[in-house]
Amino acid sequence: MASPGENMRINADRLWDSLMEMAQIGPGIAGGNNRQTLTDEDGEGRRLFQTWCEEAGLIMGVDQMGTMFARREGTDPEALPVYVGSHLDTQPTGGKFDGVLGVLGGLEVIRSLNDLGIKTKHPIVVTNWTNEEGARFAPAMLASGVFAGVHEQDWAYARTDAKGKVFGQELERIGWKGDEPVGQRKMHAFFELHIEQGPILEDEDYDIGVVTHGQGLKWLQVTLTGKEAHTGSTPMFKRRNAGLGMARVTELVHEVAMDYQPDAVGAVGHMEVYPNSRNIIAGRTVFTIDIRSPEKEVLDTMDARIREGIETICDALDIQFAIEQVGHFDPVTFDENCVKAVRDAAERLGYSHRDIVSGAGHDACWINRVAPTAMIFCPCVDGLSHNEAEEISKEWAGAGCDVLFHAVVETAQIVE
Ligand code: HGY
Ligand code: MN
Ligand code: MN
Repeated sequence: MASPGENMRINADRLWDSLMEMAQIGPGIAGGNNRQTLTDEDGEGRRLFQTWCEEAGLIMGVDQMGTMFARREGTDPEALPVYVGSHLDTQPTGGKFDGVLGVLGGLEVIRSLNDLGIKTKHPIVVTNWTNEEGARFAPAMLASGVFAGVHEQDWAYARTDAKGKVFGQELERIGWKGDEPVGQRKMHAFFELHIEQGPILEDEDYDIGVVTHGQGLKWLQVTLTGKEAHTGSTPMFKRRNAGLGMARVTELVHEVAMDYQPDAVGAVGHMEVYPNSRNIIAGRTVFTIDIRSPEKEVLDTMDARIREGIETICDALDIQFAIEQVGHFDPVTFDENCVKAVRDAAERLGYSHRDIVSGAGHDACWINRVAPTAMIFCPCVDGLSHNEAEEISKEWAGAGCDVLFHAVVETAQIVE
């Protein structure tokens, strides 16, 4: 099988220009993006991506979860396609590159194949997975989870956001509910280029992260119920303070995660207080615990300890609790042949690289269940992500996309 020559590269300027143009859609308030899933801004970003795909000669398919599949034909129409992509939706205070680099990097692979007049045996399909972030509609990686058979489609359609909007209705409203049944596409392989969203590659001065594993994740949504009362006239011993309960559980999550260093992590990022009035003791709080570890046993132990701790805290404060697991996947091991294709590509291209475990969840973590899958990381400045100040260099983007190009083209097999 012909390997792409090491001088075969993508057009880093064109990739960067497309990233900057997409970043104009759904701007944030501090230089990043707020293009949350199934908003009008998401719809606008999808339309721009579709236009670019059509200009590159791709045929667009959309499934019933709104995931977009843009196909470049191969010489063997029977051969299973190589898929390449990520997500265009962002956090409410997101960056310009999380997810977007992987979708537009996949498009750049196509554009470069067109420029070079290269044909491949396997078709190549560029993919935009709906609702990777899970910020508006939990859980994260929702559409790829339905595709991989982890979530039922009707359950996904019924998910609601903080304003009570319903996923399935919002998908119809923005006009991106496709006809194609979800999950019927068979893949030869799936590759996802993504920013690291952590500090390792930049700190250790590597161009490329060869992602061998993804850490496991659990999202536990907790509701604490106490009693609203006057903050001035209610004696301390008579209070049933759900706000205090949330504070103690937040501290507990941090302490449990610190017991399993250096890899485990834990935090509470989503918090709602009711009635959220300055002089009313919080009668109810709703918040989401996010715990992660590369080791399944540690993740399960942290889960058990936190549940136990919540019961103890609530007993002491005379408040009720309810816990709903709203997100979960066990640690992931990516396909060794696909990982090797990534590592060999970085080597061939002369980019410094190291194996790395993904701290963040990605669509690739679910797709790994149904197809040989691997990921490529590029560094990001200060390891910062899920922050509008998220930044990468054009060189990092170009190197990551060059490696994606070689791994995809080698797997799709160049036809001389
Ligand atoms: O939560 C995650 O890890 C991903 O960024 N959605
Ligand atoms: Mn992402
Ligand atoms: Mn993200």
